Amino acid sequence: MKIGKKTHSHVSIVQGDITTQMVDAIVNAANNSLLGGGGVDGAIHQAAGPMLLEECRTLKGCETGNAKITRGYNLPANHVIHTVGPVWQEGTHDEDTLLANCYRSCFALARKHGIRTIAFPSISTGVYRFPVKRASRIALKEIFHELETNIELERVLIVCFDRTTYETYLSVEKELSGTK
Ligand code: AR6
Repeated sequence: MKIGKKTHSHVSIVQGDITTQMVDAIVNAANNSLLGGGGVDGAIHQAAGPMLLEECRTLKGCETGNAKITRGYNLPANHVIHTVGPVWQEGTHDEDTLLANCYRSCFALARKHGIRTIAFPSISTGVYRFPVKRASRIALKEIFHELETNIELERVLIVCFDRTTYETYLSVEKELSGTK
């Protein structure tokens, strides 16, 4: 895939906690209920405060691969985009497509709400066990594609919590950049 220079400079891979990021929207790796959970979902609800759960209750859940948006409440980010990644089932249940759909659904909402800066966690690679390298290829391809087509989008952050995930995303970014 071709990655332009301009596109490349708009993606930052960082190691850290997504809840502290100063961006227009952070993405939550949620479950179908949208009523909270562990991992990044738990951290986001904890940092945003109980009003987030109140708003989530009105959303009536979310299908895998889709996304829904709420306010950010006590978070520095104005919005939270909740998406539901696939549970890894050895690649037999269209997991790749469903994961790509998560990124596409988040970007569709970002465009609709005039969001210019957005931070993603590594969707599905925690409790849902999606292999990190495979997931990072999908994530980066979708992000690069969006940056090429959405001129409003200024910056995309990928916030990796642990060192291994961070290093995997960096190496895959390098690999994809080498193909331009
Ligand atoms: N900031 C950034 N990344 C984080 C943070 C944080 N504060 N905390 C964890 N991660 P997971 P999933 C990383 O399990 O696999 C929830 O219970 C984590 O290290 O949060 O999509 C939901 O309710 C990993 O790299 O999400 C669902 O039931 C990545 O975020 C289920 O887990 C994703 O791990 C979703 O599973």
